[in-house]
Amino acid sequence: MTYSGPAEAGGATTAHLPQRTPHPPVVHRNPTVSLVIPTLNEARNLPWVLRRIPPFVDQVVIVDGRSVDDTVKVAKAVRPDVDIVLESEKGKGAAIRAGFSASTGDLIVMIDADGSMDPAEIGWYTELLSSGFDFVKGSRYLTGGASDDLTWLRGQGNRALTGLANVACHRHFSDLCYGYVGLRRQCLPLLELASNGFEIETELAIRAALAGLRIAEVPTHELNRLSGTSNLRTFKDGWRVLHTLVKEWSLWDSPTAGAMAESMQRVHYHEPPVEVSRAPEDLAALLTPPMGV
Ligand SMILES: Nc1nc2c(ncn2[C@@H]2O[C@H](COP(=O)(O)OP(=O)(O)O)[C@@H](O)[C@H]2O)c(=O)[nH]1
Ligand SMILES: [Mg+2]
Repeated sequence: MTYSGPAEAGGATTAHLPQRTPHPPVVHRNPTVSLVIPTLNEARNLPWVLRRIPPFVDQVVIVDGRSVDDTVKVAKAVRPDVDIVLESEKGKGAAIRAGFSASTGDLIVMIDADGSMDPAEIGWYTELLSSGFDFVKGSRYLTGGASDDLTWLRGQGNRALTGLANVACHRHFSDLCYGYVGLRRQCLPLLELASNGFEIETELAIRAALAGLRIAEVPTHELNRLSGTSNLRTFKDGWRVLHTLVKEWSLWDSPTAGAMAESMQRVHYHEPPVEVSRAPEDLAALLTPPMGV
């Protein structure tokens, strides 16, 4: 298992990265890792997500969007050490920003709570962050990546928006609208995030590029949402992403514009897919305290 580089950017340098092991590497307690998970009515999906978090994650921050199901109770039952932040502004972006503020780890990774992002992949992100990258983005389009969840329409929209973003910021992102992302906490002030909705993923990627961060993409396999339906509205949220792109583009006066393409690396790996039980848990049993407690 090897890294292959360089990025498609002309003249890009090859990353001198270590050999990969067959499984996501274990990251020891230095640096510390925070995991941010926005939730909106994800009680049925959270147990699977929380139980798949690797032990090297030091802090789990759930930012709940005032769920009307038992999301918060389930989170505390499965993972008593979870930090719960109650959303004060509506939207995934606002939740992510609140989660970042509550994070204490040196490295931050964000994932969804619906079971579409496997927490067992976190090691790919933290490994690259530990080896010098500032911002690591999951991609469903790299070799080894896939999506079971993306509809044709959303896929086409994402490809078009990704192409626009690459023109706008002279990068080679392969999957703009995807929110499995890791970053160093010390880079957060550079990003000045302000988005409230699903466009947060675009804002993160574009600002990371404009700030000249060292960016890597890693393949990721997007699974189906375990239960429930997506909160994303394809046209309304697609429009918000486009608006964010245009705004960022017009604001760009970076003296390094177009000069940082070599800072982005794509990391490919080839692995057989891991079969994981996705059977739903009995929430009533989970939330019932054992006899005598
Ligand atoms: N706190 C919070 N989380 C949200 C909100 N909207 C969506 N989410 C969460 O963001 C993640 C992605 O949302 P999802 O509906 O799966 O969108 P999709 O993956 O783009 O189809 C899930 O974990 C949702 O529970 C919101 O308004 N507030
Ligand atoms: Mg989802």
